[in-house]
Amino acid sequence: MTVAQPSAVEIGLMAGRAGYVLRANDRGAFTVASPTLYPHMWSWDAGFVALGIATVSVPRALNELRSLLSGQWATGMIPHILFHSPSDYFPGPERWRTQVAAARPAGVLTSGICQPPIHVIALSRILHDARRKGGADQELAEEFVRETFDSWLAWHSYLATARDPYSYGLVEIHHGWESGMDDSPRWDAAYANVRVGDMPPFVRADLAHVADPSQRPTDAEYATYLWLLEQKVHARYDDAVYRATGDFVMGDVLVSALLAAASDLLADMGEELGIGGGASGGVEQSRAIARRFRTGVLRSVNPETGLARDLDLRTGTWLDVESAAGFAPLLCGGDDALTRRQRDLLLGPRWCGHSRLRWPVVPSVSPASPAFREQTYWRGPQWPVLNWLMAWALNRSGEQEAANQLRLAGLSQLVDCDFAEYYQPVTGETLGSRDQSWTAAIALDFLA
Ligand code: 9YW
Repeated sequence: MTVAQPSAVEIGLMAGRAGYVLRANDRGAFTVASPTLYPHMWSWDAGFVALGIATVSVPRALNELRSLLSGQWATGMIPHILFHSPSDYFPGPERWRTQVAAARPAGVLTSGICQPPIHVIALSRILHDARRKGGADQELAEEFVRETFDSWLAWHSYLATARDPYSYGLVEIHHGWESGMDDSPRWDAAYANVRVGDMPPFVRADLAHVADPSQRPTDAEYATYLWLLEQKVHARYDDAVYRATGDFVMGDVLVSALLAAASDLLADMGEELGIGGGASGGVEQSRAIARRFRTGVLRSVNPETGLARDLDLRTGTWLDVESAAGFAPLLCGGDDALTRRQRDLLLGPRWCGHSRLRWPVVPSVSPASPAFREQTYWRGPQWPVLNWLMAWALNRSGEQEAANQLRLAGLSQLVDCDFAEYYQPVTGETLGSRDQSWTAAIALDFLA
């Protein structure tokens, strides 16, 4: 499909407006994920936000990551939300009740679960940018990597141990929110077996921000999400206790692939800067994590579909769902023939090249799948950050032409400068929040 490219004027406007959105969402030490719907710091959003801000200010981008690390738990976990200031967002700190957990950080309220480990991927990109700029930016970025290397290693080690105790090579998640793709059909089969028990009553806050509730998870889904949260509280956020008592324990391929890619990049940075050396040092540990999870991801691929699969660790069942997470192997690499096969699949008629799509960018679920819902959250709509991730992965695998195709189509989709949370893939309409920080951030990165 040929797509009209944005003109030079449109590109200039987009860069200006994206920078404006990030400045407007800046609360000093951190950036809110969106102005009203998500008035806090979300973990994987912060990674994307940092790499976007770095195109304008390296020091401010590093501060974003520093601020995120202020919420790191003693276990190494980086929590999925940092509640830097009060708001009516639900579920807030009163619902998460992390005071039951010994490992929670002092001085900042957080949620008690995590999100995909995108941060070191962002950091390595920021370092690369800073080196290109040289001078003070380069010094600051290198110093930041030295200062925080052990914290990132602790984060990755947490995922590799507490969340993969039997060394399957797949990171275990305890809640669909940990995948970043809340209501994705990836989790339907597992959620169908969850029986919601007694828990405090609740009122959702998200529906007040959208015109049409069909763009969001249903009330029944939401009750299940809160029940799992309740189970985490009952387990006092102890991963081993939750594993034995909780209802949702899934090996997540996308999180695993990101962990593998991020661990290799952490090792690269350690080597370049002479940190984490020695046989038992952080570089070697990171390489070992990368190898284990890359193997786990590649082992999950269904040879017939060519897509990676999540694993229900409660039942031992592989889950064949045509979601964008199936392209996890593109992110971690390791099998060149599979990379080429996935490139063709991703750009082909079941995915970005599907005839019904308004823009040929990555949909969250294949439009050819029976699970596809064109306007429901992670069940089909296009999330610009997913498109960015796939473009990044293709670029890294030497597939520059394919990467550029996604980049240009992604920019065309954003030309209206709404920087929406997600997009209706058939009509191209904007959905969810406007002025979403990570959408503005990836636009800046695509334009840099
Ligand atoms: C919520 C902030 C978050 C993202 C998630 C996305 C959505 C809703 O928004 O979650 O209330 O946490 O699913 O990936 O980090 O942008």
